[in-house]
Order: sequence, then structure tokens, then C-alpha cells
Amino acid sequence: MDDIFYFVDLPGYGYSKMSKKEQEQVGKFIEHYLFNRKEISLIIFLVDIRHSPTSNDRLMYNYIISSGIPCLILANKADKIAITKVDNYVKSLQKDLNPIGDIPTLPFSSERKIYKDDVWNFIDDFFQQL
Ligand SMILES: Nc1nc2c(ncn2[C@@H]2O[C@H](COP(=O)(O)OP(=O)(O)OP(=O)(O)O)[C@@H](O)[C@H]2O)c(=O)[nH]1
Ligand SMILES: [Mg+2]
Repeated sequence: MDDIFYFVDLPGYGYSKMSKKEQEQVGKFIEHYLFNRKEISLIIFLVDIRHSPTSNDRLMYNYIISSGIPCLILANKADKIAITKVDNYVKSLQKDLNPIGDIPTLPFSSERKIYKDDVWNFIDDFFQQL
């Protein structure tokens, strides 16, 4: 049992077609979940590598920070930009969202599974250190 962990995919925001009221309810649910679920070891926060963080990204980021739960930021959709530019995009995303630079930020592509090994290595190391 000791080695078992689960990924829980929380509902998104932003481009999902939700009314203001639904967005509020989802926001409350996420906040409640993050602050009350003691089993959460690590939050993996996926944002779009191509854009500077939206107001919703920042809102979510602030929830995450105030929850005190360790976080890994994934700069997703890295397949959309030239491989030579990925590092710079990741750096500027981190600078924008987490200027102190204490939250690890890695590139990723959930569609193409590139950078998957680095992310698994991070997760392995993270659980080793627990
Ligand atoms: N090119 C590319 N497209 C992606 C990637 N990840 C997600 N997408 C696309 O982005 C859209 C949204 O993906 P979802 O996985 O539904 O995003 P989500 O944040 O879970 O959305 P909600 O939970 O509905 O808010 C889909 O059209 C995906 O195909 C990626 O790594 N690369
Ligand atoms: Mg989703």
C-alpha cells in the first residue's frame, strides 16, 4: 500500500464553457478541496507555456501558495513552440508567476508526452524525499 498514489484531475477554468455562477462554485470546490484534503502530497499545476499567466492562473496560483502544499508547475503544450525556445518560455513563465523562483517549473506536453521523463523523475525524487 505504501507506494500507492493517485492523480486527481481537478476541474479547470478559463476556456471551459461555464457561467459566472458555475465558475464561482467550481472555485469554491477547488478551494475547499485544497484546504481540507490532508492526503494531497503535491499539486501539479498545468498552465499554457505560450501565454503569460491569465488572471485565473494567478488566482489558482494564489490558492495553491496559501494552501502550503508543495507544487510543481508544468508549462504545458510545449509541443506548440520550437524546441530551442522552450527553456526561455519556461523561465519567463516562472518569472511571471513565481518571481521568487521557489516553485519548480518544467516544460511538458500532455498531448505529445515530451519531457515526460523529467516530470516522472521529479515526481520520483519528490516521493523519495517524503
Ligand atoms: N497541442 C497541445 N494541445 C493540448 C495539450 N494539452 C491539452 N491540449 C488541448 O487543449 C484543449 C483542452 O485540454 P484539456 O485537457 O481538456 O484541458 P483542461 O484544462 O483539463 O480543461 P478543463 O478541465 O475543461 O478546464 C484540448 O483541445 C486539448 O487537446 C498539449 O500538451 N499540447
Ligand atoms: Mg480538465
